Amino acid sequence: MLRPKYLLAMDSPLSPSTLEKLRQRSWGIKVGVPLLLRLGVQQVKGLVRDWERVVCDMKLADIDSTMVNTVDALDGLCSALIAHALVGKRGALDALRDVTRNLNISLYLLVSMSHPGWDDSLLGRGLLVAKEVDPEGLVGPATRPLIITRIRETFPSKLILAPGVGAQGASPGQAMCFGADVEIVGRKVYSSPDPVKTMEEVIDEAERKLMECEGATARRDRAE
Ligand code: BMP
Repeated sequence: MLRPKYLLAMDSPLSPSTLEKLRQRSWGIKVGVPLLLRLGVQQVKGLVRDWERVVCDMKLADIDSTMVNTVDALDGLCSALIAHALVGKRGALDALRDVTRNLNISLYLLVSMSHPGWDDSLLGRGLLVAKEVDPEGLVGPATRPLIITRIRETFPSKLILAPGVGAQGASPGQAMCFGADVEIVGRKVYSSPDPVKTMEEVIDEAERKLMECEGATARRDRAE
């Protein structure tokens, strides 16, 4: 079995040596507004230059020209970019789709969020917009795994990323059991006294969970 895939949310800086050890254990790194405001684009670029996947989590939700301008200001930092699906396609995500395709940046659309106040009556619209825009991936909440299943049913073969593991209460591996490809973890790792050990523990726990749920699926399939 492949090791469970983790995207490290680095919302607070980590030392280059810790980051290098985490790189060897992670699927990719997510950088966003807090880190970019603290360090600036060029310093962040230096920190993550060895990472194969750098996901810029700008949570873009604006008109077309502002979003395109933001991509330009990121100056080649990102291999993928997260935007809100809810802003819609015309006059917004259509231009972002074009520019990300031209620059070979993956576009991930956020269709549901992990915090308690998010209203999932918005999910239908988010999924509809995502169908129109055709992103490379979707972001949905590890904290509500049934939503992950709905996203998976709508997009059987797209990448699904699930934030909320650790500090927000989702347990490692749960969202993957419900259809996510990659789980996102931040504070639990970067605020730990030993981030590398904590990342290893998270991945080990996810692996055990996946073995359990894949075993359960296989038993169910045999029973049908
Ligand atoms: P943490 O594991 O520290 O809770 O971090 C989760 C990360 O995922 C943060 O960077 C947050 O901005 C992001 N995120 C989230 O928590 N919920 C969402 O619905 C979407 C996100 O991108």
